[in-house]
Amino acid sequence: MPVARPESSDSRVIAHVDMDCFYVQVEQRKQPELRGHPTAVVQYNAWKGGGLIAVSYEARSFGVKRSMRGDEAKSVCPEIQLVRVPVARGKADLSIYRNAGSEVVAILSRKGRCERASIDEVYLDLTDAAEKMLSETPPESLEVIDDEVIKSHVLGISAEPSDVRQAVREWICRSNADRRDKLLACGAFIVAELRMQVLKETQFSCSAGIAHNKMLAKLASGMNKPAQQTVVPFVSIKSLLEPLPIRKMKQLGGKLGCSLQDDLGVNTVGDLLQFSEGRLQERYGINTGTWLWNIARGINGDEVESRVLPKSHGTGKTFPGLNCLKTIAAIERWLSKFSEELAERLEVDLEQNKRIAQTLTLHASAHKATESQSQKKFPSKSCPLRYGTTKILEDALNLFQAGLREYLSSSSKAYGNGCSGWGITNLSLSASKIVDIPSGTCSIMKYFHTQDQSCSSTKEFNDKEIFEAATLSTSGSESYLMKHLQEPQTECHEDGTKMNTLMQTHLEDESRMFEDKAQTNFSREISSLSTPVKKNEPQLDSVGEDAVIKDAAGGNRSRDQKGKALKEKQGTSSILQFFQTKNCFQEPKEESVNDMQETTESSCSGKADGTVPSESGGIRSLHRGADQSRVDCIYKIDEIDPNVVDELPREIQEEVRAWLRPQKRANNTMRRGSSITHYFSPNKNL
Ligand code: DCP
Repeated sequence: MPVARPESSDSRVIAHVDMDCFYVQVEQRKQPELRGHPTAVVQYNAWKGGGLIAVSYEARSFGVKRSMRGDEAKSVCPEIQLVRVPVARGKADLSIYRNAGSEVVAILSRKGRCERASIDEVYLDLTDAAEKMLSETPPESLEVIDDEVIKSHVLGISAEPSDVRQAVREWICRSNADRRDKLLACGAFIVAELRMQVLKETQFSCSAGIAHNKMLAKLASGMNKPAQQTVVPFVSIKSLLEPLPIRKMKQLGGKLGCSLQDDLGVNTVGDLLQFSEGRLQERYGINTGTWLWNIARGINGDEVESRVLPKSHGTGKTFPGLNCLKTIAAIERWLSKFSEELAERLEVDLEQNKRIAQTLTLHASAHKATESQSQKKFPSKSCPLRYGTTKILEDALNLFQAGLREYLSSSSKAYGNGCSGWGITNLSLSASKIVDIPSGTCSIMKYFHTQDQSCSSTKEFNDKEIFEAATLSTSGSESYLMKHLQEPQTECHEDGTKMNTLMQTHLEDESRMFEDKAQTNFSREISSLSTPVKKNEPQLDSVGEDAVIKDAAGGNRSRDQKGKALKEKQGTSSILQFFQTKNCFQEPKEESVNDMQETTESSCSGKADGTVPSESGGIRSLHRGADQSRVDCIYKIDEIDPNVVDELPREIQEEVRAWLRPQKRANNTMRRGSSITHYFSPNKNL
């Protein structure tokens, strides 16, 4: 629901900068011979020439639209050049566009607070820069004004086309203007300069809106494209907003906009003006009511957040029509690719920006097989994010399975008989809640990460294993799939996070190539999916973030209480506390194979592992795998670079050094499942 934030000041200078036909420009920079020609970027799919996702303005003048496919675009504009999105891991690779967006952000952030809103959009708070200009070099004092400033569109200025430039010049240089207008005029200078800078340094053109708040700036930036800027003076707000269709306003494209139309007969923003704040609050609640009342009047107090890096990382793909994914094996194959990409991007973010992501979310759309399911959305699921391809994959599978159970639960027929179909038409993974890591912890984190990768790589999930995992029966020894299906998810909740538009709208391809082998095992997968959760296992009610763990006796305990009990039981070490406090890692878990109640609550993955000192001075891990057999692994303590310890807070350095001196340690001093060994444990990744 939208949140009403009163305008902090109506003299703010906010700009919204939007790149013009962005992917096309990126491709044209790569292939300069395409410049000036009708060009479009098409998604990775050969069907009917692929769907267009970006169209150059030259092509638009021929009537080419983003909704068209390549073949249709060719028929409308035979000379159009179609460029395919780069491909990696069997899906679109957007890194060149992301990197190009970062180049632009680096330039735009030079003049004020900068918020990267999407791959090609940025908000800027230029209030300070505008005030500085107004006090030092006000527009009326300037003898020469750059043409780019004079070319600005100023809403409300009415003049004959031949006189518009002169009218804009006069508006900009009025010495008797309202202070708010003067500040906006300064904003027009600053934005024009930034846009020229972007063009010079990156060869990309962009358009911008300059106004007193984010909402108005965003509305204005799209009004005059490409390569132009639009200013919204205070007095023009009413005439800008009044005729706008209500559904075009941000956050009003969905249910709320529908309700305004259907229940109150509001079709334009102007129609909203007739309702008092009280009436809107009565209908939609205090906050939303006030928010609606405000936006009808152009009031919007949202701050420009200081964020030049992306808020989240996402990867996904659509599988339309016959390409939909129908087996766990196919899901696993794609999740494996997504996990690999996500892990790589997270690693780069960690390396370059010293940031870690805390939440992993799986989104999916399902193709419906029965009437009852067709009403149901596949629920998005989240859990704490663990670094490394293998762990991401493992958690992603758990999230998928939790979502699928919930999705199918509405139809016992589909869930139980193993022959009703489900098909996934859209699958994606995202990493969010990204935070800066505390300074001084980088190298130890890198170290843990390297250990993790060397212990287990994605390659371990070879085709055979994936295939087998997906086809295990419901009886006999505990299987990979069964184990995961039976594990309640930690922190699984509906997540409102929106998927990248691109993921939702394109990236189709020949997903069938993976599915042939798995197809025949579909019924057995479904039948294993239908296995009920064990009676004595704690279960997690999916009630938003406040998940409650139900114990065997049916009582509820909060996660906190339960976590506390577990900590007390295992005696949490200080290094563990450190990483928990700093939000760097998930809590390592100690699990007993006989005590599912403990294992199921601590993580999305339930592994049974423990450690004891080895005779050779390393740390020996005792792991009970899915087949209950015992697996021993030796960690090479000697290979740990003692320098990484220096980067830890002083209060825990001693403890870690003690771990690195195995010969001085009595065998019985090492606790099973203690935190540091957990992070070096290869079994974590199995
Ligand atoms: N994009 C996409 N799928 C969509 C919409 C957009 O992959 N359904 C990608 C391609 C676009 C980029 O995102 O180039 C930015 O999208 P915009 O909506 O800003 O559109 P453009 O920048 O292409 O054009 P415009 O000049 O109209 O902003």
